[in-house]
Amino acid sequence: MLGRVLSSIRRSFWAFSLVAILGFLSACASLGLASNHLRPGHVFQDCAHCPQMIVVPAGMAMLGSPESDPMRRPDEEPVQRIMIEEAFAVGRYEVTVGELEAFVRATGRDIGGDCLTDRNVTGNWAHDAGTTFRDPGFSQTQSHPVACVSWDDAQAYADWLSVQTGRDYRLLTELEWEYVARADTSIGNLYPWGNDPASGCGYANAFDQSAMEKYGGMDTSGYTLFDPMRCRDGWLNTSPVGSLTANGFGVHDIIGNVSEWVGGCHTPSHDAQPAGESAPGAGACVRRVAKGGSWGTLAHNFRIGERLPYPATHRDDSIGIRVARSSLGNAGYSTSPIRAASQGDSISWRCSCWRLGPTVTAIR
Ligand SMILES: [Ca+2]
Ligand SMILES: [Ca+2]
Repeated sequence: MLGRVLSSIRRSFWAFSLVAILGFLSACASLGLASNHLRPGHVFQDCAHCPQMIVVPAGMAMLGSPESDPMRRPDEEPVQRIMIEEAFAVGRYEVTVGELEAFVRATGRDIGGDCLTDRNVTGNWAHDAGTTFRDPGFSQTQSHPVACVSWDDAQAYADWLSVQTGRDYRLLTELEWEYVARADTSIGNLYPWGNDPASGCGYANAFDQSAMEKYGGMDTSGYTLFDPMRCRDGWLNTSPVGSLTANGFGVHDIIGNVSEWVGGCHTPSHDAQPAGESAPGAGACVRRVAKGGSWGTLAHNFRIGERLPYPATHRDDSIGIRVARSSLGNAGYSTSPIRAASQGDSISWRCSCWRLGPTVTAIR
């Protein structure tokens, strides 16, 4: 009898020890995974159809164009230097046609026509009801960046990703976008590669000499400045994402290919707060902002500080989407969708304040 009791105690002891050891190893693995999440350059994907994300480090960000930029506009002034205090993740590539297709198939969202295109008259861009993200007026594959999507479409896509994954997907703030574009190595430069736009064709699909072969005869009399890139990137319209060299953070096509919607409102200057910073859709924003220029924009539109303001409903054959994800350190990555969302799902609004979010500190 005493032997059976002792044997039972020994089994309980070893079982308890095994559970404790497994718990300890699990905790170690979790800590390792959490730190991995914060490692700059780490690439991950929260679901099979989600965009590939890459971790960018915390660091000092600059918003706006310096006084040395002869083309800077009032809405790009004054320069602000702001510390981003936490690493975050950004789309390694622009959102692709295939990735948006998954969203449209799941939700039934109507991303229809009325896209600005020159498919009918070369060099004369006009809204066309038959032009959609599936057919933007030029050939593309599922790996090309999506175009002909509005800010509202982009926001809905980011919200859908959040519901799908249980993670905090959103558009980049304008500050984050400029920080990623500069990649912590070019503060003060007009372009990520320096101050000469002609050096950028290895990094950016632009309105270059390839485009001039098609558009060389277009009427440019309405342009204040017509300055195509004086180099050749090899692409007339959009290029498959990742076709050109990544920047210092490992991010492709942040300049060029398609411009990218960012969160927040367009403002008269970087000192102007949008009224009340109320939620998108509440009427606070007259215009949103697209950043980075595209296959169809000129060299001066590739300046990091450049802001391209449009209404939230505007669709354009040169504007697409890039997403960001916060809260990397407090949860693991999901490997399968949590549930499918449908259009009309109630999704609480998360702050995409134009300047100060929970992870940044202003330094004036
Ligand atoms: Ca090009
Ligand atoms: Ca881009």
